Amino acid sequence: MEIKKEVLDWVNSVADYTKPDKIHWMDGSDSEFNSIMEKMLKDGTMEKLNASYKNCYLHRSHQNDVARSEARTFICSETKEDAGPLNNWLPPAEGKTIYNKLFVGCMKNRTMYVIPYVMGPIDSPYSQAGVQVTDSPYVCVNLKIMTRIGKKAMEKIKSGFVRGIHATGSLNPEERYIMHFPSEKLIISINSNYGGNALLSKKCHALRIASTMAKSEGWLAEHMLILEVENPHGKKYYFAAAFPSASGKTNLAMINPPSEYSGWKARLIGDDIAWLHLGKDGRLYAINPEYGFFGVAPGTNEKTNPNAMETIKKNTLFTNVAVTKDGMPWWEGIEPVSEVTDWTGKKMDPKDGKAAHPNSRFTTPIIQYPHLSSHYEDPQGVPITAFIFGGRRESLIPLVCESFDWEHGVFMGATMGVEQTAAAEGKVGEIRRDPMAMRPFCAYHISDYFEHWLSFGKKSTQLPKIFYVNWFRKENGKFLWPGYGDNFRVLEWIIERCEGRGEAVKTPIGNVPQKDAIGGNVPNDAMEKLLHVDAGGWKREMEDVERFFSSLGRVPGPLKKRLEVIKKAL
Ligand code: OXD
Ligand code: MN
Repeated sequence: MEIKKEVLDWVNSVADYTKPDKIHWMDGSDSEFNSIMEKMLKDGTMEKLNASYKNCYLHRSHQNDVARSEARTFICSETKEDAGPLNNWLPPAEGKTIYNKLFVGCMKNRTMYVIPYVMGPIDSPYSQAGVQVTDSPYVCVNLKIMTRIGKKAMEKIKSGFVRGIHATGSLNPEERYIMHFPSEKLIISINSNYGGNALLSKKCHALRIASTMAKSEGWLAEHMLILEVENPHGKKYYFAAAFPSASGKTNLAMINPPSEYSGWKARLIGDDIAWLHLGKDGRLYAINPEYGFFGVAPGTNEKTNPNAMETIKKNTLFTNVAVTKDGMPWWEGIEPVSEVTDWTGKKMDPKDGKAAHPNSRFTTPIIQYPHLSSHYEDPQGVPITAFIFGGRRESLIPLVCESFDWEHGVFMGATMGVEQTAAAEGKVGEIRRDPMAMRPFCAYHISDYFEHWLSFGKKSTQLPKIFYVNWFRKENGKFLWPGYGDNFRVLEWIIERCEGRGEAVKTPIGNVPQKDAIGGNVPNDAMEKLLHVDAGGWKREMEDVERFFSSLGRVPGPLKKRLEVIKKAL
């Protein structure tokens, strides 16, 4: 592998500071993967799973280090105003002081791995190369699955590439820092070895740093799945959909059409991140920058997500799941067993509590997915037919609602929210507004992000239509809508609307289907409730949106105007 001078100089400057024993330049080969894995099997970082899970391993993380640490994630932009009201801000100089203090000698007696990686199809003009250095072998093997690493990546590196510095450190959560310096395209992370905190290519590069690049270069970096649907005549439609965590995003990305949809196909392009560029024809084209899934394990099973279950049978890393006596990975949602070793390493009966951590994960190659779109590696990406926004809401929000126009669609995305389910982050029942599911990932002022979205309305007349869905309506504690595969019925209605067909009822908040338009095995009265627009409830919702807008300090005029229009119509 020919190492570029700009990369070498930078790596040496980091090594001068962190003082590793050795520097290992990753070529991305399987033999390299195996030898790093060998080391981790020896020191207990990894455990081999049952041979029926070929080439699969288990890792248990530190008990203080089990999820993305939003409170310890910082945007080090020039001013606090640049970072906006939804981000933690640190002045860049303060960020550098922290780096200087915490990173001196932090890799002593350890190997520093240098990982050149590419986000996106190797030949795509929209792909980006970056380099992460890390002292964590666990990060190395995860990154080999999640991104395209090694020689090809090194060849793609251009001057000004995105740089990530990660050190495992002490894992002390109080001294944990995940810092982003957008103007330098630099990410610095210490004291975590978990997921989005440590695999810097994913949330840190492909969303946060990319969001700032997208803003200045005129494209979109979004927290969206990408799904291909083909109808029985062979016509293809593409959906890009944003949902906050725990709102069914992975399941929608991996959906199977219900059995009576003969001839219809659903294929996956991405499950978490989409980069979207305007094509010459005015349509928005999406690529998936990632090469693997980092999916939540609990709840995944043959019924809810058979495609995920098939994907993870080989070459998969499991983190913080439980394991059965014969070495099978196990979590809540899989067939009950009497005894497991839980995610902390203790023997237990799953009846006595949760054996897998609720945020336990599988890291698995996307190319193992059984219904991968043939356009997954298309350098130009796929033309998006419709954007879908949604969040988990037990009441009020209808099953599906079509926006009147681009501005209204942006309003829907900007105001989307999820109910708080755990008391920890807010009061139960309170709505957390999570614009476009980007609240934790937009690295600049959220109002400028809204402005950026609105600007596309002036650049093209061929933009995707925008819809808002909610699979989670409940009555008396029971779901009104079956969800999962049945969500495909909603996609079919969306396709009809995009084709200028399909019946709809105009309401103050958008167009909803007529009650017989969706089909499926749902009683009439339930369907009526699912599609009902309750004016009183919506007025209160708009008051809450108004409070949210005021909390942001400034909001683009067209969104404020839209709020007034809806209030009046209600
Ligand atoms: C994720 C997340 O892990 O959004 O994808 O939290
Ligand atoms: Mn995500």
